[in-house]
Amino acid sequence: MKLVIAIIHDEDAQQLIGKLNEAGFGVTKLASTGGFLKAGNTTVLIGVSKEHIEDVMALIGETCKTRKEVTTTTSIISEAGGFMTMPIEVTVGGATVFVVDVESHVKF
Ligand code: 2BA
Repeated sequence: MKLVIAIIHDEDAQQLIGKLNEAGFGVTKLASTGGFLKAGNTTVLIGVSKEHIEDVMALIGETCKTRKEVTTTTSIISEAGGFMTMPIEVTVGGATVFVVDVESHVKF
């Protein structure tokens, strides 16, 4: 068994979870925060047998879209000697996905 940990955009979460549930996969949704943008995102946990990993990956790939987000740099010293921040644009991935081996899976 594998555990898929997918960090996705909040706006894609409902649709992805709906598709996963329809396909019969169990999902846990966690509210998370990106360390860089310090903005909310969604982490989904999906426990799945090895044979179904590709199905889960396909659903994530087709549902989660990349987006441009604007953030500001941490304070830098300006030429005048004061502190200033600069806007920067980053591309947030459709999904950041980790797949880990599950040693055991027990339900009581
Ligand atoms: P954030 O940490 O808020 O990062 C959002 C986006 O900002 C990233 O998109 C990337 O394009 C950019 N970014 C992140 N760190 C950066 C840095 N030090 N310098 C310049 N740009 C930077 P993604 O890579 O698609 O990541 C989306 C979200 O997935 C991240 O939100 C974070 O919550 C999670 N994530 C990404 N890589 C991860 C990792 N190796 N481990 C754990 N979580 C990760």
